[in-house]
Amino acid sequence: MPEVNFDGLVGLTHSYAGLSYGNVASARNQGAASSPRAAALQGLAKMEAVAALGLVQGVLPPHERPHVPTLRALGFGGASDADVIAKVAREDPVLLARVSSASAMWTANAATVMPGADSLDGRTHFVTANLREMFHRAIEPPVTARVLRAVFADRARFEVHEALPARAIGDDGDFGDEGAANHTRLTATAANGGAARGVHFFVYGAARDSARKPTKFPARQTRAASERVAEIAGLDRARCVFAQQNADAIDAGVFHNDVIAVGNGNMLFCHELAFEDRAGTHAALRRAVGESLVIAEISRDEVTLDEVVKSYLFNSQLLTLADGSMALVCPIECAENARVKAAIDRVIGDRANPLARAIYMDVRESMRNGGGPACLRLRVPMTAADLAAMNRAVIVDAAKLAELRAWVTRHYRETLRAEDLADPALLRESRDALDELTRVLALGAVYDFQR
Ligand code: SUG
Repeated sequence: MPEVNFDGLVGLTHSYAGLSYGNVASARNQGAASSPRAAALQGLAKMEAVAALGLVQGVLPPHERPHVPTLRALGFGGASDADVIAKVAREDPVLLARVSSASAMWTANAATVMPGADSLDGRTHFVTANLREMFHRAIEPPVTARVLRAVFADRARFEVHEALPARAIGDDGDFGDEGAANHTRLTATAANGGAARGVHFFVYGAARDSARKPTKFPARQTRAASERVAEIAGLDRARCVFAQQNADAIDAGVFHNDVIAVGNGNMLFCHELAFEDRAGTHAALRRAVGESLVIAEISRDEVTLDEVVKSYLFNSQLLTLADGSMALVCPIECAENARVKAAIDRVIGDRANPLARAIYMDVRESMRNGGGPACLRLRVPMTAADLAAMNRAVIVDAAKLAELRAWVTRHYRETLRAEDLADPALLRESRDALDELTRVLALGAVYDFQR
């Protein structure tokens, strides 16, 4: 069976706080009013569209936000959690925005997934990402690991690892790890499921000895982290390729590899400026995957780096369909730029690759924070036995989608502004909604407020 996509459900505090340095959309929309309800419904519509392609689609829950335990750990005291929120709102509104971010929606940054067909012990390994570069994301890993364990609980088949320990920010030897956004599993055919053996392509922003590094924006993923992740699963190093991301691309706003390249099965769809060593990376991939690998590349003349970042062309989901052809689930912004649309049409028209169609989705609320269709999902290559062993309550069908839509409509605010984060009612609304959601998804007590 093909891989399963697990989308992050957008949280109740989805907002535009400009928290991610180097993420151009996040900076551009800082301070804008958001619509948590529309954001969550857009995400559900995307899940529905992918499920309608005949694929198995899962959902992962939002995190508890604002995260009061982080504030208490920083010494913000108060008799009640509402007192703590009021104090932080007065003294440090940026911190309040950080502990309120709904960034866990971007599950491509939840973990790196390496299936049993490729791991040393035959089990699927999830290495939770430490996301140590950004404060608002660095508080995600403990709950991410709990959620993944609640979904993939069967230890005979799955192992969920805690995030890598990290050293101080700014140290190139550090183990900065942003998960699947910088990891691509390729196979010799279009079959991308858990049975086929895969090649693991790790793209890092910088290594300690990199000759060239980004000078403006941070390289969030380090080579040292990617190597430890591969080691944790016991991957065969002959079937791993490590490549440095193009430093200029990072400085142009490509903060993760999945903003400039997407791979699936035997196809890699990428921009000419994706990698620091373009020819060497392509050759290493061909050696590892074999001659069946198809690299569909877009030149800078066809689509500029600036257009890549604005349209999020490569933050699309490349999916294998039942007939062995592939579909690209793109942001609607790609259809609104004639040159980007023409590039997609050209690749679809080229018989040398398996891409047969594009589907354009409106996930604008997430896009304004720099998260396209691919950011919103964690891919898990699975076998039928894996699927049977996991928590099936997170797999969506028509009934589950209807239940989740009703839940969103009941609990989510239509608009949210920065000052609303200080509203103690928002904390209550969020906890009530999430408490209910853990029952809908049969997760047990994954949140701190439930423990
Ligand atoms: O980490 N944005 C996220 C977007 C993550 C996209 N994921 C992938 N490319 N896989 C980030 O930069 C913005 C939040 C704010 O500014 O309020 C944010 O965290």
